[in-house]
Amino acid sequence: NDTQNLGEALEYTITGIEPGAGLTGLAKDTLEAYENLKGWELQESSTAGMMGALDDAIKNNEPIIITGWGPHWMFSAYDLKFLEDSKGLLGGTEDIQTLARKGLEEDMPSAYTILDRFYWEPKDVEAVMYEAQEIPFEEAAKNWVEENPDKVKEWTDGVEKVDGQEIELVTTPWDTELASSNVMKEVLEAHGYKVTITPVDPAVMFQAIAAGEGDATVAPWLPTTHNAFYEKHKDDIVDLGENLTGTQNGFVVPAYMDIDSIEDLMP
Ligand code: PBE
Repeated sequence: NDTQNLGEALEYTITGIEPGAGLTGLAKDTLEAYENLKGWELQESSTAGMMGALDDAIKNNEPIIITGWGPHWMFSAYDLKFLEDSKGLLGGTEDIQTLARKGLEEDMPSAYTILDRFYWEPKDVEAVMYEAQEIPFEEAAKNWVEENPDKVKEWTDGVEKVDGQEIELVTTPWDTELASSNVMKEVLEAHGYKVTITPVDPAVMFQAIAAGEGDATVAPWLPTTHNAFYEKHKDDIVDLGENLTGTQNGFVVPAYMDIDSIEDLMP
């Protein structure tokens, strides 16, 4: 039947991303939790590798299943669809959250206030990500800050400047998070901070904030994608709430493929 043909054409492989990504764990759990998906495997690689495989498949009009997410420029570059996930294991709509180390409020009250107020929308982060395909994230973030003074003012109104205090923002290495971290860097630098951005795996990011080795992060996806890390460290971190709402993970396929749900992969 068709599903069998599809499975064979894909060698029962879902094209995935980095082993340390929250999404990689969710995708593996999903393949185990749906009955009759036993033969399917997740092939871990890198985000760049996955995007390359997607591009090749689309150029050749071939099938492919990837672990995708939004906001992401893949949805403006290609005509794609999420496969329905009736068990909701890849997560529904999520938030991106801001977390700080304990003591940050006392040590760096101005930065803490700005990070606490930081909130923007998918269209904002998309604008930075889009530009950053052509220019460095740092410049794309600068441009966004220049073009959005009202939003920046909401985060910074009345906040006192400091004189060269150093602050380390820990992040994951994906585009959404590089965009938000660079915008925060730009805004904090305008308030006198010296900002370092350190991109690491999600596990290391949570570990660093909990241990007080990094000062804050604007990168965690919750309540699902990074839930295991959050649960492990929640007593040792300060939760400043969401900075963006409306993210989505899932199995993603080109729109020309004749399947709509994860169940459609079953023989
Ligand atoms: N992502 C993008 C990350 C979080 C941001 C979905 C690839 C992850 O799975 O950890």
